[in-house]
Amino acid sequence: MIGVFDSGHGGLTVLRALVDALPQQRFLYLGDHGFAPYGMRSNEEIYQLTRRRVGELISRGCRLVIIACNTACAVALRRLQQEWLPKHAPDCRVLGVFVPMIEALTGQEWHVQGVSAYSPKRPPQTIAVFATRRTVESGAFPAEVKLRARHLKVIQQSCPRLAEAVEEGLDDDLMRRAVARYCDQLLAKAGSAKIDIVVLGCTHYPILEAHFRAALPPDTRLMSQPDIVAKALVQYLGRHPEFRDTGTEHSTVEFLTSGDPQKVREVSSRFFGADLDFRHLSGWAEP
Ligand code: DGN
Repeated sequence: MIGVFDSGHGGLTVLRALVDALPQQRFLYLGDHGFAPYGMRSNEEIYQLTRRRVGELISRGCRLVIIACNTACAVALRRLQQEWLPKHAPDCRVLGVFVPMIEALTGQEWHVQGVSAYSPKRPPQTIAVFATRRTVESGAFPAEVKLRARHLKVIQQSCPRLAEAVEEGLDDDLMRRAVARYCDQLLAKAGSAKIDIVVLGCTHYPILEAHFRAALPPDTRLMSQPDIVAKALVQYLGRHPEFRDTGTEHSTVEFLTSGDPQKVREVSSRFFGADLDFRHLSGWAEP
């Protein structure tokens, strides 16, 4: 069984792509709605919350956990992999949604919406990433890009409160205007530089993709994080079949939340495209 974790609903956009790509896999989703949003929390709090939720998924039988939250990946993933996992669950693996994006950006083969393959005639020079304030402040995205492709210029644009607005189900027109404002801020930062690729670096943003597309120049390419993560996971499981379920005919998904399951259920269908039966997990405390 594979665990998928997010601070709230955002990870459901990733889970949707994982379920579609792995039709015989069992998944357990844990949304930390009771403690969201993470984007406003300190790094230490994000680390402690992520560690406990990953620990919960492992204790429920997940040997592989995907952190489907860019903020938690940017702040907590490396530390979790280096400090906690080797001591507490050495046979388990925890992967993020961050590195597959960067590998796709800097690798030979891309999965860019509207573009079936990377065109070597025009390698990208400038990429832009929209993310939560905490992800942007961590500097993790440009740092990882620099490790793999020194020449790439990265422009970051934080979108304070956008993930929260999505979570709360804010009016669509307000959301469209907020996205347009963040896009204008990004374009002002870019100046005369042409942005080759735009990354939606928050798992909440795919459901606002149409607003991003409408507000950006028409030839801007948007990377689809859920699709890229799903493709990377399929490849990973090919190399590590020990984490793959066999013998199940169809994929199954269970949903857990630290929040109010009724409220969570009402919003979750917008992210997953189906009504979801969330069960409440009690006993959580602030870090
Ligand atoms: N969905 C999370 C991410 O990908 O960064 C952010 C959600 C939040 O807690 N602000």
